[in-house]
Amino acid sequence: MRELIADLRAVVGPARVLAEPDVVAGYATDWTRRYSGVAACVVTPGSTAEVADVIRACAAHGAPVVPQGGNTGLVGGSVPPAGSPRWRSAAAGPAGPAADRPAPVILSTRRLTGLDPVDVRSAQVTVGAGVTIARLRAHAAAAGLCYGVDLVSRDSATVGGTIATNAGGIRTIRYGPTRAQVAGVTAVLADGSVVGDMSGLTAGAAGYDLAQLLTGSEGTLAVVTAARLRLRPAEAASAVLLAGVPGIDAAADLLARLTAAGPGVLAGEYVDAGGMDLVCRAAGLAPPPGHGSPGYLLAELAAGRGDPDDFLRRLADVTLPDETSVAQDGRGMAALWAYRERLTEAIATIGIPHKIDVAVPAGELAAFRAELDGVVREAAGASGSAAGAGPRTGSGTGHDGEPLVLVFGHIGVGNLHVNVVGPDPADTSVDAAVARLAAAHGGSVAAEHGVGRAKTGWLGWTRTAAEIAAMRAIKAALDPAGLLNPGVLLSPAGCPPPPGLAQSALPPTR
Ligand code: 2HG
Ligand code: ZN
Repeated sequence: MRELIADLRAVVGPARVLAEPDVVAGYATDWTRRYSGVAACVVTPGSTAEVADVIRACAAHGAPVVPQGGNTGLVGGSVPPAGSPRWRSAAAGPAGPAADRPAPVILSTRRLTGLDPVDVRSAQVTVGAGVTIARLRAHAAAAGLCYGVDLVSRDSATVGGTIATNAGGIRTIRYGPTRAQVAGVTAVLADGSVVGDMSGLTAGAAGYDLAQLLTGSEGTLAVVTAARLRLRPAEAASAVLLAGVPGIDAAADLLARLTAAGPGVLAGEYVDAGGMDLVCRAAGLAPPPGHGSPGYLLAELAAGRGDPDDFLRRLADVTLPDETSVAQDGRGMAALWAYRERLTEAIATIGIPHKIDVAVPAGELAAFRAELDGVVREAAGASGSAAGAGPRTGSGTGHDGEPLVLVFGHIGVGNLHVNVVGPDPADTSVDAAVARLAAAHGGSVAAEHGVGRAKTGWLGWTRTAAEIAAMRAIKAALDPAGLLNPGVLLSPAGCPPPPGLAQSALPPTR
């Protein structure tokens, strides 16, 4: 390990290789504190060429590379695994021999902060992977344009990290996920070669689209160092409304009616009663009008071009629940957004949550929600992780001794964040049961946060065997030694269902 660190210092300079245990531990632990691992060091290259040299040095020592942006992914995809597992190369396959390897190196992209001037004519911009989403959005706004991805973690989440996970966030309903914004990337492959096309040619069609392949590949195929991103015309918000609704289905219905009224919905977010109670208490927010409703829809409405009140006039045709709050000034809109945006931090104040980020088809939201509490209770009970496992301070579901289940998220695209507090954070039974329930309703076990380390064993509930075989073949072709983020997205040998959750007890998938 000493030689590896010395070689890395020779490449990027001594100050750019962090090996003090406390510092490394900070990078090796994710935002939730649920996932943490062991790393040899953290290296912070400042250019694509340095990233290539770092990867070559790691390859020479057989040290796995864990790429990391803002480390806000929530599924363990940007931190090393716990302990020092033995690694199998992708070429050796799941049954191949395992070999001891040095502990992984965390490759932080946070110093790749180049930001070119906005190319207004093509409505594109070239940015470094380490640029935060907040900085990129401000840069685009200064040129009269908008970057279509926005997230609650905008001040930490980076361009590279959001490309790695194909992050969605609050504007997916309007502009699509990160994939829809990516016109090109520069990336370093496992052998240190640099690939990418930053021309931004929308009309180009000369072979495989590597940028799209790398988007959502979670650092397993290459390290993205820069991106060419599409920008959109800036759209002002004319209003934010927060409506108490009888449940998730009613929220989806109301959102559909708002969308139909046009000219557009910029965001459509759901928070259930338990989440609303918790955020009010933990963040010290006044309960909103309609407090006590089973759920809430927050919608941000676009101002029509030329006539900011156009949408509000059309809104008169949409029947809104009594006591809907509508804000039209910046301060009022931010106050309503706080009920949604401060929820993740509010949850973190009551324990280490199980975060299960899933996608569910619009027509299945109500059935999914109706079955969810029972599925969580059963899984927690079967694994013995429910009792006495932590605070249950929300009022959403259950009673003393039962897990607290909170549901919120980007309802306009069926992306729900199920958070469960109570069960032992080390136990994955509840996570598996919720993911399986989403799959049983025709949804996806992983949505905008990606598969990470948390969900590799469940990929087969959402993707076919042929698809997984194709993914493994791509991985083996581009990274035959299994150097890049091993154990993320694709498990080396597949994971058995967690203890306490027998396959037969799982709801069937379609
Ligand atoms: C959000 O939409 C983030 O706020 C975090 O994706 C979700 O805390 C979560 O589970
Ligand atoms: Zn989200």
